[in-house]
Amino acid sequence: MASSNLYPTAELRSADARHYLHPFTDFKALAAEGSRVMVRGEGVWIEDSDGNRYLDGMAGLWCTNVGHGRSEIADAVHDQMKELAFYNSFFKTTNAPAIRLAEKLSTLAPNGMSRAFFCGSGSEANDTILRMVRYYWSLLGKPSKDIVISRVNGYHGSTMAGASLGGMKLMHSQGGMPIPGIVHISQPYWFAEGGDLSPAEFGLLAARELEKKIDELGENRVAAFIAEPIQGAGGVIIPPETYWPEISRICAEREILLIADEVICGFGRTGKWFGSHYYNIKPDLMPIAKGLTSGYLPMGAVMVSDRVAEVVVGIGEEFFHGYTYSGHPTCAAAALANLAIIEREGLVDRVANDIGPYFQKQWLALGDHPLVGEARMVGLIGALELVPNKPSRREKFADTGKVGTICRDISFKNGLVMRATRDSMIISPPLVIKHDEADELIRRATKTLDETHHVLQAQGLMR
Ligand code: PXG
Repeated sequence: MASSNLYPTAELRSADARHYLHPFTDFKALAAEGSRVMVRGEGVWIEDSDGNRYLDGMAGLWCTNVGHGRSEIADAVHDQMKELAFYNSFFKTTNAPAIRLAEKLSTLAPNGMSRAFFCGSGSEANDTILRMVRYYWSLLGKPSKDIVISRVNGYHGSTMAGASLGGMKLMHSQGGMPIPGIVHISQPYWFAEGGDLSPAEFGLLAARELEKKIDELGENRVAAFIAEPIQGAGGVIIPPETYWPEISRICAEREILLIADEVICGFGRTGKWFGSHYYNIKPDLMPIAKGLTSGYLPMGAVMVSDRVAEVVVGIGEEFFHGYTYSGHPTCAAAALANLAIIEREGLVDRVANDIGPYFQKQWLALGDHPLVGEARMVGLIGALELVPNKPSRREKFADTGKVGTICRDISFKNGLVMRATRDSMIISPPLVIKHDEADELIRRATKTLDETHHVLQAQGLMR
């Protein structure tokens, strides 16, 4: 029996408050409020210990692409654990699941990326990448090419390298980040920052900041540019159509590596295997995690293109880097079972041609709601911008984040998990969501918007 079922909720909550430091949490406030104890998941549904059921509009945390409760993955994990739960990949050893997974990923990844370096998470993948790009250039006799250009409000993880590559000011404000050698340019966030420009004009402008920054720093100092195809945690920022072609042009003309962070966009989220396929990006390096195992076990990887591999493999010396759990056989078995489900059930194609368009139509219609300034979505990743004075894009709510949190809490009460980023509401449901479940999600989202609207009117926060 699952351990959460053995103890009364009050007891769990109290122990949680005393002993468990949660990620991205005001510890004291949570201890006072008490957390929800999640106990069960099935398909797109999760249930807490009070018996409340929620439609999981965030797929766990942008990861449970095949939905909850897939016994096929549990069986694969069980079988692998009984055979060989763990062995390392150091000292000239390897294991079958990790080999098969690396081989499988090489058939799925864009740009002929034929090699995988395994790790435990997206953050670790980006740590590996920072090491690898600097190593790459130093092997080519250019050790001064060590600066990585990244974007404001990008998210690349929570370790020192991940959070530094990321452009979250609040994260940087704690713990001395960004670390040296990382600089940030603007994000292609037309809704908030596009001013009077058309999305297409703004997309070009934002992309050309990369060119300007390379010129400013000197091409001999710049190692790489890293970006998410669609910014996830930053608020599902879908770039204008002009953005990625221009970035690709700049990267092709300049001697720098292009890193597409696919931790959220990968494994079908956009209706293609990777966001890079969706935008025709040709990355040199690609961090992946989340949908790799659908979150059933923690695992990440860096996909490495032949351009980089020729140098770091070709040199014939040791790369002094790796993790205990690099190529963990049980995690790899979970990933293989997960990928088998995605393929067998045609989930990528389903997002492109069936549930994606079906869902998008209803989601985009929420843009008509008086509280919503913009509804946007690609594949099954979308956002609603909440605004105080529609149709103006300029006016924002005072005290950024307050309205988003109110709406998020109402959504939970209505049995729908949406995530709030600032004052936008985010959705990224499991790719297995059925048509009637999509309808239900939209019903609950609409109810949530209506109730939020009333609360804001009552509090005098709407114009
Ligand atoms: N890159 C991207 C694009 C991510 O979204 C990471 C790297 C780091 O992965 P790990 O596995 O180290 O967490 C992420 C993770 C949120 C939220 O609140 C998003 C993430 C993680 C935690 C919270 O939206 N993304």
